[in-house]
Formats: sequence, C-alpha cells, structure tokens
Amino acid sequence: LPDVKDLSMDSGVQQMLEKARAEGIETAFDRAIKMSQCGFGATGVCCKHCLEGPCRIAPNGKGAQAGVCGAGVDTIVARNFLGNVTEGTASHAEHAREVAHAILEVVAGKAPYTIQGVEKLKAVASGLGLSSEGKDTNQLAKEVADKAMEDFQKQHGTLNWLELRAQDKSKETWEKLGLLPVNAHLEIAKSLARQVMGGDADPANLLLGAVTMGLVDGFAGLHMSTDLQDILFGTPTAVKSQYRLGVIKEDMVNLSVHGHIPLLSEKVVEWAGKLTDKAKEVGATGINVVGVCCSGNEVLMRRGVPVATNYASQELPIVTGALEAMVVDIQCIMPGIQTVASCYHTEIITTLAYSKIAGATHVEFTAERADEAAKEIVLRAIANFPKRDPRKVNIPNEVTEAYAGFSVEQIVEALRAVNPEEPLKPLVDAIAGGQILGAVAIVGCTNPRKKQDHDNVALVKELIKNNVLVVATGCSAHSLGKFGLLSPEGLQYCGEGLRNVLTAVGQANGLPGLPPALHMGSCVDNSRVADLLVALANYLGVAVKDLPAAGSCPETHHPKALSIGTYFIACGVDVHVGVNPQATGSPLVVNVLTADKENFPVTTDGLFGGKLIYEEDPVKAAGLLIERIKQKRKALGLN
Ligand code: NFS
Ligand code: SF4
Repeated sequence: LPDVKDLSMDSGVQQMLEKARAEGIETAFDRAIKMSQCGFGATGVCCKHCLEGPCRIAPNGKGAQAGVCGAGVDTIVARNFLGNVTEGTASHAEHAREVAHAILEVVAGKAPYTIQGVEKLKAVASGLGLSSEGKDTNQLAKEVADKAMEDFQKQHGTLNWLELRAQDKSKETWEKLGLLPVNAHLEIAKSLARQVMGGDADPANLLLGAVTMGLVDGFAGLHMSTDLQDILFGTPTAVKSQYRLGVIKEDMVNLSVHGHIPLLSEKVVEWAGKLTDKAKEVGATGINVVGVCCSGNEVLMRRGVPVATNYASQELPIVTGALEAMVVDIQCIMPGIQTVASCYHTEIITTLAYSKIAGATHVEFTAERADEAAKEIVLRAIANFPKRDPRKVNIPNEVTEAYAGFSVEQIVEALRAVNPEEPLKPLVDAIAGGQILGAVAIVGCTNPRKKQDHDNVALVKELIKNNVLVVATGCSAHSLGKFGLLSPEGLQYCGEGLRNVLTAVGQANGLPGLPPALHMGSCVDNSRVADLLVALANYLGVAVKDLPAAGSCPETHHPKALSIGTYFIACGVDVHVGVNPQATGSPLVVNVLTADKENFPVTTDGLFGGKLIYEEDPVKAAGLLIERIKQKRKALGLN
C-alpha cells in the first residue's frame, strides 16, 4: 500500500487513513488503487447506447473502426461528452427547481422558511422585468419563483434566467448559432433523445448540443440556484470560520451536513441551535454541525459553519469515531459512507425520495416537512451520542482559520471602501496597471485518484506568485482553506503587485488584508464568478471573452464540472481540467474543444473565445493559463 502521505496533503486525513487501515476499513483512496481505469472508457470511445453493443473503437487505429450501427469514434466520443454534460446539467437544474418550488410553498404558507434576502429579491425581480411597487415580499417572491418555473415549462423564446444574467454580447453569439435553450426540461429531454441509438450522428452538432446544455446548466442551474438561495436565505457576507477534521469536537454531539441543497442544511443548523438542552441531557456540551462538500460551503458562506472535509475524504469524519450522524441529500455522496459508518456508531441519514443508500436511515425531507424532519435528524444524532465507543475515538487536532462569504455583493462592498462612487474602478485599474495580471477561478473537487488538495494548492500558489487574482468555489476552495490560502496569512505567497492590492483593499475594510483567494461559495455559486466577470466586462465596455480571466478545476471528478466548464467556455472563458475529461479518443473532439482558432476550422475558441485546456501538471497548467491571460491582455492593449 502507498504511504498515506502520498494520498493526501492533509495531515488529519493522513492520520485517519492510518486509523482506517489499522481497523481494516477500506476508503475511497484504497478503492481507487484497486480499481484500474478502463482504457476505452478513459478515452470516451466506448458506446453502450444500444443492445448491439457495447461497441468500442481502439484509438490506435487497430481493430474495428465503427460500432455495429456504423458510428465512428468522433460520434461516439462527442455523444458521450454530451451525455456527461447533460448529467451535470440535470443535477443543477433539479437543484434550482427544488429551491423555486420551495419558495412557492413558503409564500403559500405551506413551508416553514421566511424570505431573508429582500434586497436580492428586489434586484432579481427588477432584472426579470417585475415591478416591486405595492407588492409585499411574499407576492414578489411568488412572481420571481413563477418566472423560475417558466424556465422549466415555456415552449418558445429562451430562459428568463439567461435574459437576466447573460451578457448581451454572449447572447448574440449563442443566438446566431441557434444555441439558445428554450426550457431546461425540454433541452435535457431533447439531449437524451439526440443521444439515443440512431439519433444525432454529427459530432460537431453533438458538441454544439453540449454547448446548449452548458447554457441550461449556467442559467437554469447555477444562476437560478444562487439567486433563489440568496433570496430565501440571504446573500453571503464575509465570515471567518475553520477548516479540517479538528473542527469535530469530542465533548459534543457531532453532526455533519453533506450534499448540496441548503433547504436541508439550513434547517439542520437551525434545529441544532434549538436542541442544545437535549444534547446536555445525554452528557454532551452541545451540538456541533460541521460541513462536508457543497452543503458545507452553503452553511459556511451564510452561517460560518466550520468545514470538516471535502469530497475525497468524506468517509473520514466517520473514522474519527466521534461523528454521531451524517445527513445527506444529493450529489457527490459516496455510497461508501454507509459501509464505513457500519463500523462505528455513526448513522447515515438520507433525505430525498430519489436518493437513498441501502442500509442508511431515511428521514424524508421536503420543504413542507422541513421542521419535523430537521428536528428528527438532530434528535437522532443526539440519541447516538451515548452509543459512541470511546476506544475508537481519535480526532486529528489541527484546524485552519479561513475567510469565506465573498459574494459579488460583498466583493463590491469591500471595494467601495476604496472608491465609493465607482467600486469596480480600483480592481480594473490594478488589472490595467499590471499589479494584477488577471483572474482565475479555482473550482471543482478533489479526486481520490489524485493526491488530495495537492494540485489545487500548487496551481493557486503558482498563479498568485505571478500576481493572478484567485477566486474559489466548491471542494477546491476547501483545499485552499486548509492550507491558509483563504486567510490573509496566505498573502506571503503572492507576488508583490497582487499582495499590495489585496492588502490595501483589506486595510480599507479594517482587516490586515484580503485573503489571496476569495471563497465565493458552492459549485452552483460559480454563477457568482460569472456575474463578477459580466460586471467587469460591462464596466469596461468589452465582451466577457476579452477579459484576462480563466477557470481551472485541477482535481475534478464529477460530470457537473464538465457542464459548468462548458458554460464558461460558451461565455468565452478558458477552462483548465487537471483530470482526464474522457474525450481524448477523438481527434476531432479534442481539436474542437482544445485547439486555438488558427489551427482548426471549427473550435470553441473561434466560436466563443474560450477553450478547454487539459493538463495534469498543476504548475504547467498555471503556465498555460498565464500565457492565455497575457494574450488576452495584449488584445486589450495592456502590457
Ligand atoms: Ni462541485 Fe459540490 Fe465537491 Fe466537486 Fe462535488 S461537492 S457541486 S462536484 S466534489 S466540488
Ligand atoms: Fe454500438 Fe452503435 Fe449501439 Fe453504440 S449505438 S452500442 S456504437 S451499435
């Protein structure tokens, strides 16, 4: 077995991996070693779309060069890519729809939440062309949620959320190419229909279909989720919190929230606050809610809840022996948590009817039953506290302090302390003056096949050393948080120009400095990154594609990363992936997605201004991103 030091950078995770090994418990890191990757699947050349197959095309030109139906390698790879993007998109669209549905229940008096983001509500309503005059909060929220629901129902025109959030210049490009989505459900269904055996067999057309899917993901997934969540729960503002397994407390009832949709995690946090006395009755000092993955991000951003761990090590909070329950909703939840939990007193609690795990407890959570369900979940965690086996308890003691909560609104607010009239001006001036070279969003996950956190951290250190401003979301933000990059202490790794700007803005706000990476939220909050880019581009009077900005997911694992990436490429933003995107088997697909426009007749670079960059080495990848940022600076007439 490999040394645990080669599996994760996080010493707490290393310690828990040793403990799991000593106790004979298998984790994702072990399974990743046992499970070799299939060479056909890894390059995207395997097709299972009908019962004549599976068919696969050897990339070296040997053997069959077409499936039984005659599909060639380009069609198979493009179709698989579209399939992946569609899966990611469906996840985000369902997320957004659930929140929209919840808001309708809330305003009808059927669900126990109150609309907390009144400012955001008014801003979104006005963007959607709704007047707030003479309407109370619930009436306005209903109209906004109805507009959201239209994006799953309308049969003509395009998504309300695309009209709301897209830059006009981008919309023109998509419209000219006939790529504007009509409604999310229609497009997802159409995408599945075109992938079927005997459906769309034009690889370029399939890739354009992936772009439409990316737009559904961006607008009816990411943007809609963030906007509606900010309306329901409030827009995040800067918070200080803690990262790493040391946030689990031996004397408390520990309950982790894991998954994505904050309807659940918010309520659990609320009920944990109400049931402290019950926890004391069983001998605990209180109830400690800790975050895992994007649910962790949601309650970190809005409530300052500490984060225990990110994706690849999600089984390890259980291995501390001190986790009473892990409550989950959907996405990125390894079924393996149940197997690990069965070795301890930890109860895994699933909550959605369409997302269960065999062996886990199921407490049905709907917006209507939110209080009942959240209370039951917290009481279950409390009831498990006396079942702890003290001989099995071993909690790593390190924690790292970090700041989060950097919504666009918060970033603008911080800049307003420097320039009250034109808050974006200091940032734009710093970019124009070269103190800041450009900006990169670090997004996505960790992946048990890669040394956890390593590439996320290495890439960011290389970028900030070269004065690239970094924003972060998702589990990659956890990586940065754990290693001090979400704290002003991380400024030591920045180049001088960037450090001076972040220090000045921070000091104008009464802080020693801003962190070198600004945590903007969960994966759906990549919408915030897009909003920031649109605001900057509009301020400068240029297209988003002209900005010296890019995105990077060094350690991703999920199809959602491909749908998010496709959305950003469609907006003209380069996207780096540090993990094989399973599309390398087709030279055509590789060229369309990754070639510079000068080098191939049809490319996303030529059509939209953004391309995919696949590079496993994080330092080399940073170099490639910096290269492109410099090209875009030059085109803008900047040095
Ligand atoms: Ni994003 Fe969030 Fe994490 Fe990756 Fe999964 S939790 S939605 S996909 S693993 S960042
Ligand atoms: Fe094979 Fe074509 Fe069926 Fe795919 S759709 S499995 S390539 S016969």
